[in-house]
Amino acid sequence: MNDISMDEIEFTPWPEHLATKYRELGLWEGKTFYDYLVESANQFPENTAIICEDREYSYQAMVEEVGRYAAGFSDLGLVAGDNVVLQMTNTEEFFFCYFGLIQKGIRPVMALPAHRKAEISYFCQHAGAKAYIINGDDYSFDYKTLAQEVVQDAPSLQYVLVKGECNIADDRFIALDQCRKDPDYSQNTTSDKVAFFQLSGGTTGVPKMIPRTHDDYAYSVIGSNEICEIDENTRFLCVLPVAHNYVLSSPGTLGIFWAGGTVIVGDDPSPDAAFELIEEHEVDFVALVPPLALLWMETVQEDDDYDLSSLKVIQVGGAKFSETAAKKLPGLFDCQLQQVFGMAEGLVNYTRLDDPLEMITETQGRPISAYDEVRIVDEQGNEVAQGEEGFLTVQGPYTIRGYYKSAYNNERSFTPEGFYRTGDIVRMTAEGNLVVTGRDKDQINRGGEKIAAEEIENQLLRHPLVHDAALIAIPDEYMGERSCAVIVLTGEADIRPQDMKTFLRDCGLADFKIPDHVEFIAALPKTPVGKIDKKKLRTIYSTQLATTV
Ligand code: AMP
Ligand code: DBH
Repeated sequence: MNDISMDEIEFTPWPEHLATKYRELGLWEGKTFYDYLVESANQFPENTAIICEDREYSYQAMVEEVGRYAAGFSDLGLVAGDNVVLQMTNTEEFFFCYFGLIQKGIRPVMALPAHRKAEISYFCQHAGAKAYIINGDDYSFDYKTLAQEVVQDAPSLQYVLVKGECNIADDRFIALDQCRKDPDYSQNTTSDKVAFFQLSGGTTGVPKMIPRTHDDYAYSVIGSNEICEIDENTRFLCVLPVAHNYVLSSPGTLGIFWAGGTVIVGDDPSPDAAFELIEEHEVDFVALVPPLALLWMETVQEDDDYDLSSLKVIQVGGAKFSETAAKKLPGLFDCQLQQVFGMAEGLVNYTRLDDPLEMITETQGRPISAYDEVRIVDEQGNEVAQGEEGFLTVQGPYTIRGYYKSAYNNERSFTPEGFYRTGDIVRMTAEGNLVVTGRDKDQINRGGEKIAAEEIENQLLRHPLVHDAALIAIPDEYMGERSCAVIVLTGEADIRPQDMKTFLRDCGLADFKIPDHVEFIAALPKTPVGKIDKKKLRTIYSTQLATTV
């Protein structure tokens, strides 16, 4: 097939027989995100939907706010099918913009607060984004300056919408507040359309955009709600970055909104700040990544100043949680642990709340749906025997069939049958639970934040003094892994590790992608076929760097 036309494909549909099956079974309910939100508002108009600092919004108020932004976006001339890069920190406006855009068929691209010029410019260019939404009020980073750099690289951008004061002498910059108009309650989309784009943690030179339809995503959220026993009384603490797939959908904030419960939004996940919110708002459900869970565990052992007795479930996911820590957590918080092993491309696994304790502590759970077709295969693509380790591939009612405009990657990331190759190495227990034992993708999972080695290596190779480079993972007690760049310099170059980190920062990369270590080597070891031998590098540097945190 012609590569250029393939590269234009925004969304790869499910094969017709599967789509029909998912509809007939009622997995795809034919409802939009807005429909689910409005249903909650009709059923629980007075329930509190969002608490953020000292501000609270009932469901009725939330739908009105969403309608105001929807009207404002339409007034700007944004229409169904347009793409908008949404980079918002943990505030209520994230949700108003997210739902307001989606209500009108405008598709948000879910940038993370940590993304910088390299990533944001790429998203804007690749998506042909018409607008870029930022938090101009954020105390920890100056997004307005970032946006001024991004507009120079992204000619498609007509607007930068700024939460807070917008004192920038550029007509494209508009205060987000000015986008609040008389509410518009009509929607301009249908459930089979792409609702928004998630981002892949990445294995390639640039992050990939993941198109998610209303039907498929909603199914994963509603299924998660059942498994996690979410209802209108659930009080969910959201302290991970709001845009991340895990905290958005597993069951995440969307799950809570669609059940009529309350989302407490915080921008500081540190134990002191989060414990205060748990006590004040009687939080019962929270989603954490392993390094945070470890930090919370340490703090709760030292300090019993806070009343955390409202907590019923602590979820831990995004990266492997050690069995030792998993065994300790429930006792320390007097609550349930739920392990979550998911991916923005689709498949999500949960340990169930009534599973035996060993299952909860020793496995990463099982898929949401009986219709998730998990195949664990060997190098040749043949299914391994029950209990054996292999590569995890999957197709199902909420796992994508292709990335947005990315023919090259689609060929690699999906089997000829259309199964997604997750890049995870797993084995399945006799009871059908998955245990993540390793990874086949060239990625570093830094406590849930994923780094594609290739992306960093490409940037390093742009440095005039770098001859060759490899990014590898070093085991870390807290993060699970940290990153180490191993660099071969040209000639007699004299350069310090710190200079390489500064160089990468100046390339506009997100902070979490800057290597924790930079090491220089005379030549990179090669495998017999001439590839960089990362296994050998990992062995060398894991020992060498074991003690330097
Ligand atoms: P992404 O595709 O960027 O959404 O990242 C998803 C990846 O995160 C998965 O394919 C796994 O490699 C990793 N991951 C997520 N949750 C877990 C977990 N509980 N245990 C181990 N790895 C995980
Ligand atoms: O790591 C992830 O991407 C992830 C983890 C848990 C995810 O996307 C999810 C649950 O939905």
